[in-house]
Amino acid sequence: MTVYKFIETSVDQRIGLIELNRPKQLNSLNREMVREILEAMQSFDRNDEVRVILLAGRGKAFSSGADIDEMAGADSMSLELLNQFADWDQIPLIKKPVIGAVHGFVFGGGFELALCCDILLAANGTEFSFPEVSLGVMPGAGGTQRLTKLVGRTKAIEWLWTGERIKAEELLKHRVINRIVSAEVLHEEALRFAEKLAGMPPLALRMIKDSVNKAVDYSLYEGMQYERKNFYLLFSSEDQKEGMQAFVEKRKPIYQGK
Ligand code: CO8
Repeated sequence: MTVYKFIETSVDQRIGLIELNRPKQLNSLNREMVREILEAMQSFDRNDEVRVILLAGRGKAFSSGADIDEMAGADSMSLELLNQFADWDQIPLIKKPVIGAVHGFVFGGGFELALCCDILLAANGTEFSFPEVSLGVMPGAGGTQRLTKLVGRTKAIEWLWTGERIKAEELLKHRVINRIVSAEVLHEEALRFAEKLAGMPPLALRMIKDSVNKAVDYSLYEGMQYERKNFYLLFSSEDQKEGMQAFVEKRKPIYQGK
């Protein structure tokens, strides 16, 4: 297992766990840390022993956003040359299910990272915010786009302009998060969800994720054509044979992800 500086990773029961581990700075994201998160995700995506990726934060917050100390002295051209968003762009390309278990503060880049997850569980009392405006800037890793697509323009522009703290209940209402659980059981509930997905046919999950993601950009017609191809594709998998055979034989299927 690779040793990282700002995150901890482990694999257990086919679940690849990534924990942000810079708790003194509330897991604020410096460039190296984002690179590590991406590398860990990509390595789990390639690892046959991992079926689901679980992303969480150690300490009192999931993440308070980008590391302001690191960003403060930047200028436009240094940002252009660093091209740090190339790493961010690859996070949503992970093929396996990514579950986010968030708590405390989910701010700025931390919120953007959470929005890259497929399923989001939040601990009771979690506060979300895009506070970039109060620093004289704006989100840069998808915040204005992903939030707007999820909640619509009306609430997105209000939250992005004011930088106000949004309670988990409000985001549940706006379908940004999947569920709220008490802080004591957040990890357990996230693991339970991950275990459930880990027992399901990996290729079907993969094709569903791929098709659902296309729904954001494609017209209904294009999306339907895309969905159909993925549907046909699954009929060349062993898992399809196993799933249907098990139904006929009235037994539990065992999926190999082949
Ligand atoms: N960057 C750097 N240091 C931070 C950050 C941060 N984002 N957040 C917290 N810290 C540090 C604090 O400076 C403090 O350090 P020290 O102990 O040395 O003084 C330590 O973490 C603990 O923080 P606080 O004492 O402030 O803890 P509180 O519980 O009092 O407050 C808050 C928690 C409300 C979350 C507060 O820390 C805060 O407002 N933080 C800044 C939040 C913010 O503005 N985030 C947005 C950053 S901009 C951004 O995310 C742009 C994304 C662009 C793309 C992503 C590129 C990576």
